[in-house]
This record gives sequence, structure tokens and C-alpha cells, in this order.
Amino acid sequence: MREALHAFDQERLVEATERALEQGYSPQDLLEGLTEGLREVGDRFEKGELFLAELVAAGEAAKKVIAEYLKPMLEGGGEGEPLGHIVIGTVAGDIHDIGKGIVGMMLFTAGFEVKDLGVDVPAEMFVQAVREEKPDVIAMSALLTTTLPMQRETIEALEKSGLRNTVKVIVGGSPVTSEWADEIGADGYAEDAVGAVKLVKEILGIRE
Ligand code: B1M
Repeated sequence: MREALHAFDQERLVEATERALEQGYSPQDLLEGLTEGLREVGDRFEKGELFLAELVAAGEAAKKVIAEYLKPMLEGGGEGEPLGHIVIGTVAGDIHDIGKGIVGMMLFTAGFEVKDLGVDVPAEMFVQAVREEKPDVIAMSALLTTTLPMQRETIEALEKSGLRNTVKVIVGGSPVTSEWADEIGADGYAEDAVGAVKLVKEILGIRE
């Protein structure tokens, strides 16, 4: 799968995914592999070894495999009363959605109701969602150093609207750190999707 991602070869990635699933790898294993592969592709892009079109092709191939193979296998949640309501989105100016999608999927699988606002979500849209949906948690993803400040702006907009203390806020994405989360007054930071589920349970006082 990693080789197929590096070759931006969607067909080969699909074949490798099918083979890995036949061999008994879990969807979680494959998500981990895809994440690692995409990270390497990103590093090559950063070094100038790849063109943007190649970055796009690798991202599209990973999204196809997630949507068509892994997501249907993971969608076992949703039975009974949800453990809580989550609103998730990628902040304004940022269109990266693969990681956000995985976090949302894992939260759903764990038993939460998840409303996905999509990508490039302005602060006002998060505020409106809090007003209308009354979620327990807002989960904001940011993948660019230039869009990190939008997490802060969204928290500030929640404060201005008087809704900040009605909702917990968690942040994540590769440039996010726990120091950043503290600095902007978020309620928590998770490094990955598994961590995000743990964190949400922790801040909502849900015992494993
Ligand atoms: Co972009 N991109 N990209 N990109 N891209 C990065 C992020 C980059 C690090 C690549 C690099 O140069 N090394 C770099 C950012 C550098 C920086 O800011 N320091 C970069 C850049 C520069 C750009 C553009 C500016 C390129 C350009 O146009 N010149 C542009 C920006 C567009 C925009 O958003 N305005 C751009 C565009 C794109 C594509 C569209 C081609 C594509 C995105 C496709 C899509 O998402 N639909 C893309 C991709 C694929 C990447 C890399 C290669 C992979 C991202 C990814 O999906 N990873 C990425 C390199 C990298 O991340 N090292 C890169 C897999 C995913 C599962 O991991 O998203 O980290 P991740 O999510 C993880 C955790 O971070 C965490 O859990 C997830 C699962 O474990 N997590 C959360 C994420 N959100 C969370 C929220 C939480 C908790 C945990 O709670 C709220």
C-alpha cells in the first residue's frame, strides 16, 4: 500500500488494500499504514521531490480506499443512545480532510453522534453549529501552520457569542501541539484518531 501511494497509483492501492484485508489486516491497521505513507509523500513534497499534482493524486487515492473499503467496515457504531454529540470540521482556509474524516469515523464507531461541517469552516459556522446543534464537543482540525490561528479565532468567536462554556473544544492536526492547545484555551489536544476518542471520553467523563 505504501509503494502504491508513493507511485500515486490508485488501482494498485485498491488491489493492495483488498489483498491486505484478505490476509486479515484490520481497517485500523490499514489506516495507520495509509497515514504513514501520506506522511512520507508529504515529506517528499516538502523537499521539492514531488509536484502538487502528485500530492493531490496520493491524497485522492487514499480517500478512495478509506471511503470505499475502510469506512463501511468501521461503521458499526450508531446503535442506541449516542455517548455524546460532536461537531467536527477543518478550520477556515484549510481543505485537508483525510485526518479529520478518520477522527470523525473513529468517534462515530466509538458510539458518538458526529456532525461533519466539512472543510474550510469559518469560525462563525462553528458558532452557529454550537447554537443550533448544542453539541457536547467541537473538534477542530488544522493541517497548515497558516491555518492554526483559525483554531484560536474560533475559540475567541465562541467566547464573544457567550457560548464557550456550553461546549468543550478539542483541537488536532499535524502542526498542533498540547502547548498550542493550552495557549489558545482549548479543552484538549489529541495526536491521532484513537487519542481523540480517548480524549473526548475523558473530558465528558465517560468511563471506558
Ligand atoms: Co497538503 N500540506 N497542502 N495537501 N498535505 C501538508 C499538510 C504538508 C505538511 C506537506 C508538506 O509540505 N510536508 C504541508 C503543510 C506545511 C505547513 O503548513 N507547515 C502542506 C501544504 C503546504 C499544502 C498546500 C499549501 C500545497 C500547495 O498548494 N502549495 C495545499 C494547501 C491547501 C489548503 O488547505 N488551503 C495542500 C493541499 C493538499 C492536497 C489537496 C493536495 C492534499 C489534501 C487532500 C485532502 O485532505 N482531501 C494534501 C495532502 C494529502 C497532504 C499530506 C501529504 C497528507 C495529509 C494527510 O491526509 N495525512 C500532508 C503531509 C503531512 O501531513 N505530513 C500535507 C494523513 C492523515 C490521516 O493524517 O491529517 O495528520 P493527518 O491526521 C491525523 C492527525 O493529525 C490527527 O489524527 C489524524 C489521524 O491519525 N488529527 C486530529 C487530524 N485532525 C485532528 C483533529 C483532532 C484530533 C486529531 O481533534 C479535533
